[in-house]
Amino acid sequence: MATAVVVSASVPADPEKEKSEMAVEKVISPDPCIKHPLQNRWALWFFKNDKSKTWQANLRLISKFDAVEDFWALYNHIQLSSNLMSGCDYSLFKDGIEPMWEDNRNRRGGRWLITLSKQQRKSDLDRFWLETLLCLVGEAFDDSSDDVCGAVINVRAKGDKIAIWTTDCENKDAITHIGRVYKERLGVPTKVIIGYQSHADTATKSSSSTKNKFVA
Ligand code: MGP
Repeated sequence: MATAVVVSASVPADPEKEKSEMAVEKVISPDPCIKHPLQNRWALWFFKNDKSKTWQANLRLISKFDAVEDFWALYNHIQLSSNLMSGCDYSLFKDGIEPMWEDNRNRRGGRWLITLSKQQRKSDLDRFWLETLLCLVGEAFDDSSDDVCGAVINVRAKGDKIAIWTTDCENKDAITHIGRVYKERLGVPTKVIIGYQSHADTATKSSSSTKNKFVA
């Protein structure tokens, strides 16, 4: 353990006072080796659209982390979403949950969907995604954070999307709380409505016609 060392060349005028000052320094000296733990371990995934492969085969795990310092190390190491090619995704999910509808924790779930205009790629995409990541790793939704599975960003020529996925599309209280807090954290104006859709509906309908189960 690292402790502060006081070096004095002269004979102390008051040895008792000197001793107590040394004791204080020992107590407040921080240990530089301890990282700040997160409540959950998270996995970051990358999707690259290679049409010769299946959807699942295009999904790759990048890395896992469970400390604040490791989150920033990873975030600072990878490309900003706005620099990715169209067709790419990042997904951040709790360790043990795969970023797909088929996972047991997603099967009955759904997503709060933020759809962005083409202009918003420049003004909002990267800051919305960083804020989304911070909501997840910081467990921003109180008790409802347990319902969060992860988040996905889709970089698309037709308009980018960001979503928070939750585990149970019937869990109205948790979903509405998450939606309210999420909208506030992103700074989405009150008059702009965001929608929550079940994965079952998304998977069976074309995206333009998926109905909202909840709105915020
Ligand atoms: P997408 O990548 O979520 O959105 O889904 P995109 O590209 O904007 O397309 P749109 O349909 O929303 O306009 C594109 C396609 O990828 C889907 O139609 C599925 O074929 C496939 N896909 C997406 N997800 C999230 C999954 C998944 O979880 N499981 C499987 N099996 N396929 C998926």
